[in-house]
Amino acid sequence: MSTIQQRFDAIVIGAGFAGIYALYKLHRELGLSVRCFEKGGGVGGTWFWNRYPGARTDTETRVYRYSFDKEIYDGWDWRSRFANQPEVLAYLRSITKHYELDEHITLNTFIKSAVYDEGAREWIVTTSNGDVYACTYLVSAIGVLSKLHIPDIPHRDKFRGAVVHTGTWPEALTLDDKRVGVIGTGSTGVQLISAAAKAAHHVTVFQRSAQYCVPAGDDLVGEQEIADYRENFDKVWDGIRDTRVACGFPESIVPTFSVSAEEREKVFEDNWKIGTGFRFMFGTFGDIASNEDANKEATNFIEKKIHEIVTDPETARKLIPDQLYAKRPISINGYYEIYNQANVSLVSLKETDIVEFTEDGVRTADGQEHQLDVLAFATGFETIVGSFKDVEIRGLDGVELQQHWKDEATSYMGVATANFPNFFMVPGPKSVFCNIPPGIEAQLDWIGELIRKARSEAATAILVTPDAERDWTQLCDTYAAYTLLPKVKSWIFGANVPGAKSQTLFYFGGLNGYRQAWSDLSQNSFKGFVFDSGK
Ligand code: NA7
Repeated sequence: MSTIQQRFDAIVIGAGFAGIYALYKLHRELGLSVRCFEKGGGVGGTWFWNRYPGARTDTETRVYRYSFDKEIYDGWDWRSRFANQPEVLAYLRSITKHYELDEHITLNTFIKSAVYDEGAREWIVTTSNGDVYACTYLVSAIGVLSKLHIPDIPHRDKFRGAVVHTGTWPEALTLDDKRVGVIGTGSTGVQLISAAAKAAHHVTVFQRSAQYCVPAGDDLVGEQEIADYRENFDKVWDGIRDTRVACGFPESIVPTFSVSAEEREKVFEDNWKIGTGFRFMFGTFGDIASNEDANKEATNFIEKKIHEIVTDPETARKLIPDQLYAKRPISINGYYEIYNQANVSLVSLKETDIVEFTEDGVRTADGQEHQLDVLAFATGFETIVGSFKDVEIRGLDGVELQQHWKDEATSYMGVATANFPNFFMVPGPKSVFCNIPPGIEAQLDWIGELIRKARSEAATAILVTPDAERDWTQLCDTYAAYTLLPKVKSWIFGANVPGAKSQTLFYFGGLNGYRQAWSDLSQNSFKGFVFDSGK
């Protein structure tokens, strides 16, 4: 074994939203020695890599942030209701700077492996350039959506233009006056398509499945809204933590069919105007994501909008999804309108798939060549489990994490897994499905408590019992089955990539339910976790 260069109490892998808060929590609050390794050339994670034109959050800026840092919040100019990629990145950079975290982050360093040494009760962590470190606690913050999914299209080397994936967008690549092809119409694709429609000479949208796209709403936040929010900061965040998807709007518990058809139409119309897909799904009625008939009411409304907006009936037909409204809801302003522009055309891949690259573009099965300067894959990611594929993580008895997950990606509380002592994933599989930053904060706050307890009891290893992991897995499956979400193929169930099986990757009991589950555990000596002193 190579020489260990340095020992830390904790190593954090990744410096995105989760890694930065892990570093803050473990170093600033718990006083541990911590080193964070980040493969990118800067902090930001998702927001470092996803620099494609149009990239922005579709959760309101005021809640797409940490709640712990009121200091920066007070001085922050957040007039954009939906922060764009440079704004989110600037925010995260300001956090690492303000809280003096940068000196604990090593950039441009990929962690190749982490192997648990049972004798020494420490993790041996090796970087891609062969440096070796040891730590007691290992925190993986490598991202939910960081492993790119790139479909294999024949003869790629023939194409003379640029081929990119939105998840590694080259900083210098602009779309001005270019002929741009976009494959994929998820949240990313629609943002890129909208930006490209403004700048490019021509945009060809290659759509496999049409999705339901709801306007995002006003772009700017008013002065009064900012003032109110600042004044009620703590109260607002308490409220957000007590909701399911934690996106900062009131969630409805009203059943769709408990109101008249006219009232229903008004609720949909009002929410269409206010905006965001999450609000449309969870703020209109309480059963859109769980009752097929209710879901159909919502989709009928969106279909009607598509017909009203899109002037060419054939294009409108292609844009209407043939599935339930049960993927991750999309928010985007003016999306259907761009299909009325002369510089945008739509190809339905269900009707004619791409068969190959040519020198000048791609050819579809109908024989047509689509001439392109840039082909952008907005084809998504291999959710959670995929993120771990490039890192070898070995726990007790040398068992590798992917092996542990060969039947199903399991965890206890979405953060830990049996046979991997002192290893925490933020988030891991079966983690809470909600707005990312408050979800991450909940997880790390409780991980911090687990570590505090271990240290106070001189326990050298925090383990998870297989029973606890099995029970959590079953609970997550039960919650998922209450929803319509498993009924369509999407990244939420990891079913978006060829050959991958659909499995429950999230806890759908809401952030409120998730926090309650942790709180209950803490009242019960963290049942399911074992604090082992090795004696
Ligand atoms: P998504 O939501 O997984 O969307 C990927 C899109 O790419 C979707 O339209 C897919 O169609 C399409 N896709 C995937 N593979 C192919 C192939 N082989 N051919 C054609 N089209 C394909 O990823 P996003 O990046 O948009 O969003 C991920 C999350 O990131 C997002 O929800 C935010 O939370 C941030 P399909 O629907 O599978 O038929």
